[in-house]
Amino acid sequence: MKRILITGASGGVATLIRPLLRADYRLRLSDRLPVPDPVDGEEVVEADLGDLPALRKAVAGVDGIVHLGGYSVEADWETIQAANIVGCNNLFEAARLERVKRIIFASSNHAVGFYPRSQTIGIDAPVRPDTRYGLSKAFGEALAALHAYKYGAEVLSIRIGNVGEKPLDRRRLAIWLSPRDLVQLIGIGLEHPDIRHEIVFGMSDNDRAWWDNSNALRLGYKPQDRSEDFAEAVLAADDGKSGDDRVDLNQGGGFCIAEKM
Ligand code: 15L
Repeated sequence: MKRILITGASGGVATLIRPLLRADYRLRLSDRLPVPDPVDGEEVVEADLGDLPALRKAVAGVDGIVHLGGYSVEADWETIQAANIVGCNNLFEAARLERVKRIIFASSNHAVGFYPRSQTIGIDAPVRPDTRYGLSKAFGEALAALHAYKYGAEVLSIRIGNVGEKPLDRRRLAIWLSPRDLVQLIGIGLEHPDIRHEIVFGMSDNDRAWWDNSNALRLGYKPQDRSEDFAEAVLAADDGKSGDDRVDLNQGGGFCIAEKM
């Protein structure tokens, strides 16, 4: 069984996917915070993304990395810079120094959040970040390309919509990603024989999508879950009108006006 490192292992997304990944991989879990409830066979290695020597120890000997670590919403520049710029650079650098080629980078829809919902975009659309956070995710994708083409890394950047057991609101009907569909995308990133740097959108089979996910389908992605199965209840609870067009008409929603969250 391959051994993979999950960074940001104490976070919500990691907690949802760990039980699913355990079926196929031996997991090494790292975070700067204590990792909740490690089970038999899961190894925990504490590492702060600011600490390159600690990160080198965390990545040493693994077959691949799922980089979920970092700051996951908008914040002041110092916070984003430390976690998502310097931290992300350290992670890729640790992987390069320890000769770990396969990396799944958890990018975000907020790298392109200022596209209008009326437009369907593909991965060829230039980045249009809605936050400093989204900007840091665009940086991460560019860093992935640098390491792929210059140093031989093999990276899948997944522009994650919103991961959860179900879509939370009207906007999330377009961008929802079920845990098992995320695990399928991660599996493609870890196992596909022909990856240099690829970008895909992290969404399930959503009728209301704003993204053309043909690159994911080309790589073999067959999403199992559909947000439309939840649409009736979601639409009844949320009319999608916040009173601010920047929020209601852009793909990034509330991030488009967020300064700190
Ligand atoms: C993200 O990138 C965030 O990490 C997550 O907390 C959600 O807010 C999600 O985007 C979203 O757009 O719903």
